Amino acid sequence: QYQPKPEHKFTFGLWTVGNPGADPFGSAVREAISAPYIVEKLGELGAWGVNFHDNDLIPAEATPEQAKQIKKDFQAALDATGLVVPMATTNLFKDPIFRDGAFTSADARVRAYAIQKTMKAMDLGAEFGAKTYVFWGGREGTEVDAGSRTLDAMGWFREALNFLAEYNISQGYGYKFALEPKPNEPRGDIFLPTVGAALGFIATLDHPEMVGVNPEFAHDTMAGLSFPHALAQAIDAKKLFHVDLNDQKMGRFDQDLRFGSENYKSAFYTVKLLEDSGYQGPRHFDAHALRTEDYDGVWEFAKGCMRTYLILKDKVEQYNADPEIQAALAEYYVKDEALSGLTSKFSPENAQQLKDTSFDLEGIRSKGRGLEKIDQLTAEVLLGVR
Ligand code: GLT
Ligand code: MN
Ligand code: MN
Repeated sequence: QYQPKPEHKFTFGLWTVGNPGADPFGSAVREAISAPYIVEKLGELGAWGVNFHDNDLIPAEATPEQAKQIKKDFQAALDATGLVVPMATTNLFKDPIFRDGAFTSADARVRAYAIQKTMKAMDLGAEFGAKTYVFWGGREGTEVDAGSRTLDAMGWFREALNFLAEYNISQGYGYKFALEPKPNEPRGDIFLPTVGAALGFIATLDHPEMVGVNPEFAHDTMAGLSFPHALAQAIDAKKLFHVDLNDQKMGRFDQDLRFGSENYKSAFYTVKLLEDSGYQGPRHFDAHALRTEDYDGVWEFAKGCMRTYLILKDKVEQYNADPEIQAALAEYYVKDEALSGLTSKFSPENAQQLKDTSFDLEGIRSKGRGLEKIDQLTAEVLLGVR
């Protein structure tokens, strides 16, 4: 039980388990490990796939011959383990050239270079069969608005995504793009900070059908927002193209904690939304082991992400099948066929009938909603006493 299998579609980025544990105040605590070794270990642990930024796989300074060899070794590891590469992305944040943005830099040369780099990274991802392309605009933002580019930035961002959407079509790659919102870090304020902001922006693109979102648990949680609410909005908009699972304490720096390590209830509702909605995409863990750990800790971390997901999935099934919870929910969802018939679609007749309807306002007002009970029952499922 709780043994991860490929059918669960768990994925990790090369940058997650491969994270050497450096932070702004301290250097790396773990030796770098190779991509083929990561693939081998993830395969052993029962993961389904692995994702990468262009430079996670091919270092920026690699020669064409080196790049060729790296790709060969990586492919051999994929073949040996059966791991797939469902998603790829571009590193548009490490190089100092992107210090003031990539697609939204006020320097036209930087914007053009960012598009060039992304096209090449899309080629690389496509070579390994990736079908989702993530755009995390970590450097797209400001600390000070002194350059007054905030409005222009929206236009440049749109221009870049429109260009790359056409590139995707012209190459026949069949990528779905997934924009990953984040409120801050590494920039003081990142553009398109929330899922809702990204969804609003997508509607202004030339190919809105190609573009969805990649919400991340920690990114909403950092800002004190509800991740399950953001996730629900993405699902409702049919725009959940990918998901980044991890954990985070509210109001802290970007912690990228092991999934389900901090906010049990939000993690539960996250899994519930993913499972109940029939989301078919990868369950991607965008997190890394604590800086306190060596590689034993890293593999414990990776196992823990997947195991906790499966435990919570089990809890969701238990919750959905619990007669007492279901009875409480049936009371919570008050049904009235006649009224729902009136409000489900506007017609002048329905509007008139609704205006003429009298409600038992006192009766409705005076009755509590029963959420204390449902919440306690949920807590007891999670705490393992039901
Ligand atoms: C980086 C960031 C993540 C993004 C990755 C994709 S890189 O680690 O913190 O949230 O998903 O670019
Ligand atoms: Mn993150
Ligand atoms: Mn992420």
